[in-house]
Amino acid sequence: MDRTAQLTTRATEHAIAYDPPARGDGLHVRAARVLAANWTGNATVPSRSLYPHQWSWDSAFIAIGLRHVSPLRAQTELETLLAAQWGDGRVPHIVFNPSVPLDAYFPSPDFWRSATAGRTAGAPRTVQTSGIVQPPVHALAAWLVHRADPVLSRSRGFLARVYPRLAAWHRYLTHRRDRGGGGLVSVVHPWEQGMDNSPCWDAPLARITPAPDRSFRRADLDHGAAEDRPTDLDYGRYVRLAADYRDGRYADGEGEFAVEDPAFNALLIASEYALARIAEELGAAGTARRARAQRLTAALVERLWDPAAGMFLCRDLGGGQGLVRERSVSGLIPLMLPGLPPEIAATLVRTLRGPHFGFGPGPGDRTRLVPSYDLLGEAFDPHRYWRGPAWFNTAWLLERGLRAHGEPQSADALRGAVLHLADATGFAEYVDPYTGEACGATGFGWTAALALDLCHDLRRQPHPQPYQELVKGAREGVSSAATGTFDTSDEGGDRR
Ligand code: 9WN
Repeated sequence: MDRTAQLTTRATEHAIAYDPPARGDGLHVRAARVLAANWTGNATVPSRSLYPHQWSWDSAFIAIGLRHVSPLRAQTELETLLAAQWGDGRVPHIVFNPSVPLDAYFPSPDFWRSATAGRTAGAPRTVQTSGIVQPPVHALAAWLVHRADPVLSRSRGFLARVYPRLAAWHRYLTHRRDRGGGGLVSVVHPWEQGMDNSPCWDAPLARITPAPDRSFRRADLDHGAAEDRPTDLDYGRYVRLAADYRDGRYADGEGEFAVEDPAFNALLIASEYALARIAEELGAAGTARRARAQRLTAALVERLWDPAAGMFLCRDLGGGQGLVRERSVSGLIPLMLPGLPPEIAATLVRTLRGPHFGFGPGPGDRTRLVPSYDLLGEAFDPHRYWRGPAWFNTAWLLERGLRAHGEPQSADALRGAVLHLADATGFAEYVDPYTGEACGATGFGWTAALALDLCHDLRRQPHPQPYQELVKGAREGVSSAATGTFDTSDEGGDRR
């Protein structure tokens, strides 16, 4: 039997109906309990066992769900992260909790040495952080959090306080990280993009000499099955790259690993639209930011769109400077963008439903949730972290994108799958895309938060005012080939 036939057979065995829980009421309570259990007093940990500190993009996703239970906590979550921002504008990927023992997570603060090695780059003195970044979901989260309770937000001056920090964060990315010179941001470590061991990094990582095994001790294997985690060889390379960056005092511009990634850049664009809305709320103009978002979208299409693959690919800036011929879910995430040419949006939807990702409404479905990597790819492994398993944050982003681009049936199917699987797995970190079996940690922060957000959306039916309205005026502002809109006249009522 050939590979496609094997996969089809396997998928048929696991075919499911996407029945969301009845209006999701019990789920709402259970998800809120996870967020309460992971709350530390000023932020939320992704997982009490595996990830006992504050992570950057986790916090943004968590704030998006938390706003439905406690808008004050959601604001605090983002404020705590942004308080650890470096002087050069970078928002660190981890903010360490000083009361957690050093051996609870690797690499720990004594590896990153932010206060000393990061001094030139303006690392904070009062809190210890990592020195790399994660995807910029924060402005998007800040805007959605504001909309959940504008009265509270205005009374606390929430947006006025976070706006300068968010603007500096975007400036850091666009000014210091355009390694390719084509207008896109590059990541300098696989952890920065957030999909740590994606097969997209295999070729660029192959050039990196790994740190010796005995030079570090992985803490993740104390909590997770080795078969579900990145390999020791991957870790050796992660450690080498991070140590080199640290030893160069976190200065940007050099470094052996630099990749332009579609999801990272798409999230920056969505956040740039959100910053335009925040600027307007504060009485300033948002036009320049919207224009920047449109320029970034044009650069994304020009540098990363691959018509033959029917999706966006990563660009490796080392070696031959070419597109990486691996299909990752990252290459579908730009579907969330309003200014995408309609033919590109339509192609992305086809690719999502096709043999490489196998997700869509109807009896032909082959996956229960969108896999992180190509079902037909050589490196596909349904359990090994970002090499195949399905994740809830990427599902949420695609759900928003499908809805924004006029695909309500597919969006409903994806929302139903998220709600069902999040609840059935105890809010797992990730799942086998065929069977829905839980992998990694349970009680995982963004799984609970994003299920809560979609559950809230479901409760608002038949009159949801969803994410496609995120960036007011985005559609009008796009000069050509615009489709979809984003406008966040979204949540709650404006009770000003
Ligand atoms: C390294 C916290 C983070 C997520 C990432 C996920 C994983 C860390 C790790 O956990 O990465 O940052 O130790 O594996 O890949 O997306 O933000 O949940």
